[in-house]
Amino acid sequence: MTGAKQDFDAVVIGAGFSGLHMLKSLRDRLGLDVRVYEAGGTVGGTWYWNRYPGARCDSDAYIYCFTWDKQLLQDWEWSERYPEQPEILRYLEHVAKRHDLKRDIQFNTRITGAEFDEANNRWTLHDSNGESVTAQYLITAVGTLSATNLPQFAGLETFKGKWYHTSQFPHTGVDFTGKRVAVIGTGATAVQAIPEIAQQAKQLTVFQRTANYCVPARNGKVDPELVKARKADYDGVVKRIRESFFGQEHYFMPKSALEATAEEREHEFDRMWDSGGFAFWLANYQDMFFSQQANDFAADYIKGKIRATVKDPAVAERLIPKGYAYGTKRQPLDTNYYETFNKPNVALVDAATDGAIEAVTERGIRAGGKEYPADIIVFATGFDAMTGALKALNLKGRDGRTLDQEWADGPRSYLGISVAGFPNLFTITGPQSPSVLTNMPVAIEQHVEWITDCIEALKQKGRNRIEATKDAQEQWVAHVNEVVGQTLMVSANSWYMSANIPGKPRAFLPYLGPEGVGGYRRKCDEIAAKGYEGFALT
Ligand code: N01
Repeated sequence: MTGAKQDFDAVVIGAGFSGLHMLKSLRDRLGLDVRVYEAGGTVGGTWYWNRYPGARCDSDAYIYCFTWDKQLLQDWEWSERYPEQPEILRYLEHVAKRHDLKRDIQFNTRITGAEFDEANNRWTLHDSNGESVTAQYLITAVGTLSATNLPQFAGLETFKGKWYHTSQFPHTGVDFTGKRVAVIGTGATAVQAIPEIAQQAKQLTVFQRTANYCVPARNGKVDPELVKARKADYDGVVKRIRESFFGQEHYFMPKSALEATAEEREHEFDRMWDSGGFAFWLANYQDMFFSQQANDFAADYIKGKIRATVKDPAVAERLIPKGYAYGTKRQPLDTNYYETFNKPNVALVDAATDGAIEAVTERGIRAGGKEYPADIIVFATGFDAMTGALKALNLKGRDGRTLDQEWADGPRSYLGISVAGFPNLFTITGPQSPSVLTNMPVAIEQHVEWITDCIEALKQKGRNRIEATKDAQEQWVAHVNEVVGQTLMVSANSWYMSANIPGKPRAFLPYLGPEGVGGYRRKCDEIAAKGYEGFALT
């Protein structure tokens, strides 16, 4: 869709879960004139780009979807507990069609810059086709994990084989049959991809920088009786996940791991392990993220599972995480991940024991002075999380200040939804909001609803400009850091802590509120009820 129109009430950047819902809400609820820009060829965002083998969602599908379309909640049938990427993309295409969203989306178009016009209280946006439009409100729906992190290994340009990053995988797929494949990384993406690639490849070499704590996904068909019961109680499900800590039906046990006997702990850990998914991570003992001792119990349990699964004890030892607390990096869900290292065609190269990657060569990868031949290299090296995609928009706020300048020491936002100095800008699941610590659609819907209410309130009050105050922002940043500072999360070199990108200032990116996304929702609603406390309305 293109058109000559140049001035909009709102521009939304991105057509994934966030952008689709934002468009629906502003256009069909408020009647605004909205345009969405999307760099991809169709809707989907994350689910458009991440097409690597094994890509599937890690949250249970019955809650990894839009909850505002009640009929669709009843009608849509997910094929399994954690559907694969093509199925989620089909779902988003269906939503776009059902609500006639594509007519307001311009695809294959990247926003390359935007500046705020103080005199008119409007944003002027520039796109990759060399065109410009203006909008009163600018809403970023660019995703939290969308700016690709491709480490700058020396020699990549000399590599004679093919290489791919998981987040920009070819839409035609990649045939690994008979190939020597190297996978770099062992995060949640690699943990999904490695078992799949190992089934095809002649030889798979996995380059691990930091071993991860993986727990079983236990994917499969969902019992039809359970599906029926959930559909019958969707209002209840939705209420519970909206009010919950993590946007999921997982709740910490109201007990300290230290108060339980060894037998009780073993029993509970077995139960969580057997139920699969995020239960082990998010429904564990309540002090698991606070007490190193409590955390060690859970960590030791997983280490025992790794030793029991991986047949070669030397490989098992290298797969065992060291030096950081369990759960402080994003929990990967595994389907035969550890078992894959028992296959004769799979080798592990561990930075700590075998040597770190030194260079890509013509024929493969050199690590610890040794060359490992490869025909295909898969970079599963993640993202410049949460701030990367926002900075790449080249937004200029008041006085021409850029996000790069504002965030030179780490992100600063008010509620993760707004940045002082950037009027009429809303950042869906922006840094310092619960976002990636929750089931994403829950966090997205909360932001979309709040932004829609806010714009409606501005209209009703006859205001045309809103901006977070510096004071409110500083208090929020201090609060975000104070809350997470009480947990073990700050000790890990995770992407949550910005530690995966060389030179990125060390800062915790999301918001781990004392009451999670449910408490954060209440906080945002209180702020709105107090006439948008902490914001200046003009
Ligand atoms: O990325 P990651 P990901 N040299 O950053 C390694 C979401 N997700 O794409 O741990 C060598 O977690 C890096 O090593 P280290 C989910 O939120 C969702 O796997 O930094 N290695 C790590 O092993 C997830 O957390 C789903 O030491 C290098 C790996 O590459 C997020 O996406 C599914 C390196 C990167 O792991 C990102 O996951 C999958 C270097 N220079 C993912 N640089 C769903 O459920 C990095 N590494 C929808």
